Formats: sequence, structure tokens, C-alpha cells
Amino acid sequence: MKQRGVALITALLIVALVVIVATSLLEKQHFMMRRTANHLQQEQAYLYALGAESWAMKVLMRDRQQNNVDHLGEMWAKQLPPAFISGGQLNGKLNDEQGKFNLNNLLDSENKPSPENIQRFEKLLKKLNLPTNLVTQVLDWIDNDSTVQTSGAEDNEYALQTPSYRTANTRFQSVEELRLLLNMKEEHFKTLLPHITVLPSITPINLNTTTEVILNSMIENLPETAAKTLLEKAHKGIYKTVDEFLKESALNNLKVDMKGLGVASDYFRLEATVSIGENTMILESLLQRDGQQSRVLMRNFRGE
Ligand SMILES: [Ca+2]
Ligand SMILES: [Ca+2]
Repeated sequence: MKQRGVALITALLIVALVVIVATSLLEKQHFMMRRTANHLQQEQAYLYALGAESWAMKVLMRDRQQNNVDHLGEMWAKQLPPAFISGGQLNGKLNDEQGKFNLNNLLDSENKPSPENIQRFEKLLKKLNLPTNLVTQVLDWIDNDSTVQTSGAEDNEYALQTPSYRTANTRFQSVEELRLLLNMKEEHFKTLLPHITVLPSITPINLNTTTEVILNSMIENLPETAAKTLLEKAHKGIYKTVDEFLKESALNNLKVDMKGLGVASDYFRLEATVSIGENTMILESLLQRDGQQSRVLMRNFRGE
């Protein structure tokens, strides 16, 4: 009787052990399956994002074959409705980077400070109620000398920071570099960000895609209503040349800085968002349209 009792307890213990092991195995398998599914979804999202990028480049090339003017009424500028893909959706939007102020215009082709662009940047800062002494800090950051300009900062000033660092002494690679400037406050950076860009060459501002703030930095004393009317027309592509724009009566007797203006663009930023299952991937690509081809200059993937 005693022996039977021990056998029963042993049998029960074995059953309990088998259940524990089986549950743990099942849990492990479930976890592995989820991990694999997650990984597959991320891989899928990545490929869809790259697909959106090559589609964007095709749209840009087709546009250039059709015309030499770029404005917000064109196909590339449209926010397309979300595309439904297997297990999720894809959103994509192209933005013209030449509607913004290119920080790398501050140096001319010989790497010397460009007075007209310095003036534009100064006006832009004023319009945005930001301290104009940021101009000299930006210039000191990119010029290749170590001479501190009034309110500027060079290596000696940055060496005193913790941790210490040095100026770039070359053109900007990314707008994020602005965050490193001695007097740049985060709120200033955020205010400035929508209006600026960093492009690998000196670029004109496309008046057909630009904003009121940028237009105001190019035209002195432009009344608000006139700026709005001009931009409304420009965004629709009414002006095929800068001269056509300059003939507008609203600009009579106003000082227009026409040297840096244009009606076409070569640099665009794609933002593609792919959501599959619980995974969301955002791709930001800087695209350059160059003659008969377009290329990717920068890619930035991030998850959400
Ligand atoms: Ca076009
Ligand atoms: Ca310098």
C-alpha cells in the first residue's frame, strides 16, 4: 500500500514536471514565432520603403522630361492617399529642399563668405525673431580660419565646453550640426529647422515652392497680402521664369534680391512611412535630380 502511494506521488510529480517543461517550451516557441514575425515585418517594411524611394525618383525624372519648372501644383508635390500593402499601409511625400535656405550657400564657390547670402540669412533670423549673432557663429563654424568674428566662436571657445569639441571648418553635412553652435538654444533650432536645409552645392531658392518667411528674406518691405498673393500664384506654377515674377506690379519699387532666386529644383526630400502589423518604419531620403538621372544622397531609417 505504502509502495503504491509512493508510485502515485512519483507519477504525479513526473506529470507536473512534464507540464512545466511543455509550458515553458510552448512559451519559448511563441516568443520565437513573434520575434520571427516581427523581423519579417521589419524586413518587409524596409523593402516597401525602398520601393517608395525608387518610385519617387521615377516621378521626379518623368517631371523633368515634361518641363523645366517646378511648383507645388505638380504631381511630385502631391500628398498621395495611403497605399494599402499586404498587412499594412504606406504613405509617401516629396518636399522640395530648394524652397528653403541652404546653409551651405553662406560660402561661395571659392569657400569665401558670401555677403548676399549672409544678408539673406540675417533677414531670415530677424523674421523669425531669432538672435542675428547666430550668423557669425554659423560662419565661424564653416569658414576654414580660426579668427573669431564679432559674437562668433572658434575652436578655443568650443574647447572650453564639456566635452570639448572643435568647429567643422567646412560646409555643413547636416542641419543637426547647428545644435553644436555655442549660443544655439534648442527652441531656436526648432524654429529655424523648417526654413533651412543643407545641400551639397550652392543652390538658388525656388520661388515656386518657397514660404512667406523665405520670400520676405529676399524682398525688402514686401507687404503681407502681396506676399500671400504672389506665393499663391507661384505655387500654382504661373511663373515660368524669375523675370516673369519680377514683372509683378506688387514688386514695383521694392528691392528684390533676385540673384539667389530660381523657378526649378534639383534636391528633394522623401518621407516614406510604412506600417506593417505593429511595426512602423520611416525612411527619409535626400534625392538629387541631375540631368537624365536621379540619385540618393542620404538615407535615414527610423522606427516608431
Ligand atoms: Ca517640374
Ligand atoms: Ca572657422
